[in-house]
Amino acid sequence: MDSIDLTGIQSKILQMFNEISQEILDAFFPSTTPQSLQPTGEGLINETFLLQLQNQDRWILQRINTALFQNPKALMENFVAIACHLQASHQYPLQVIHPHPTCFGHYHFEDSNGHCWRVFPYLEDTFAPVALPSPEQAYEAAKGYGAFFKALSDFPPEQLYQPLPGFHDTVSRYISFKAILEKDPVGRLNQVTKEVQLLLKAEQYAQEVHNLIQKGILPTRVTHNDTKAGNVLLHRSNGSAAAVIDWDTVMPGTVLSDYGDMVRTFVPDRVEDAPIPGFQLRKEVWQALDTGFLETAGYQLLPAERSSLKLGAKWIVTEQALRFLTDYLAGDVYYKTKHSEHNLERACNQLELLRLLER
Ligand code: GN1
Ligand code: MG
Repeated sequence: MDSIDLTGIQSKILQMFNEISQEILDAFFPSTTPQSLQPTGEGLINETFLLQLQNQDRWILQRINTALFQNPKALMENFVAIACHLQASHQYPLQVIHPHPTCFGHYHFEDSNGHCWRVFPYLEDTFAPVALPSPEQAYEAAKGYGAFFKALSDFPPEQLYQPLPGFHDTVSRYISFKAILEKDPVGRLNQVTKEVQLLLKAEQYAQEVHNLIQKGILPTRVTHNDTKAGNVLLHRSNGSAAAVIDWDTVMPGTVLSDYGDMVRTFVPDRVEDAPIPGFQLRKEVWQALDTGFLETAGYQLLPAERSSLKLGAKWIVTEQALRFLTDYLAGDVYYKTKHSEHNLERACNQLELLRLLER
């Protein structure tokens, strides 16, 4: 296989992959020869590679983070159920990326080191707008998420396995956060007193959303839960949406989180990792996002959902700040980080974004 320059975790995985690759390839592609393997994507959880075979076919090969996704079989059953549902929905305008089975008929493969792998078709002539989408890309991506939301509106939520229970239970996340504040396990608390105060003040948004859900004012929907711009592939030819990807977090939830995570990741003029100061909201991008999403998903929404969308943005930004700061205080155990202050910078970035949204 071609070798490539890499550093850190991905090069370790690639090395490991070279040692065991035959067994993985035999499982997914018996009697074919690989030509190259390259890391791809920006995900903070799984490891993603682009695999090219000698016959020029290209595939996405992913190592599932099983520390987080502890039941990969059930997770992949979700993927298959979602793919079948979307394929059967004749009005779904996007391509459906059905996972590729092993020769044993499963949708994941556990290698002899206990690592779990899965494969998806690679969509040629598409790209993922990694960050800071233009207004046109924001419109297309939001329209894509709206179509996904609409097509899954008749999928019974209770039929989905919940890969990450409590994923958007921000009230519980606050309880864990406060427990970490008590323990301060790696001695970082004294550096973040200002951020902690801001987060404790923002708890009201978590509480407000929690109440709307508890009272049944916000209905339970099947939602994507990771609606960053990069999870919609766009056609290279004309920029229109090609496919919604990354279904790991598709679960019962509220539309507020999908809308909120779009605002969180599309609208600022700085990426999630950028240290502040000096960032702004891009109003034209927000407008494009609203138009795209409401065009496809709007008529499904109850008035209570529509009127709470902005609250959804403040809630999700708060939750993300809380998650980054919790991970910082816990010693960087969840998100991939590139340096010791990475999670703190991300948390400060989200808090600044929250301040702009509140204005
Ligand atoms: C993680 O791995 P990625 O980048 O798709 C995380 C999201 C966060 C995001 C922040 C399962 O997503 O919830 O919003 O990082 N996914 C999980 O960049 O925790
Ligand atoms: Mg994801």
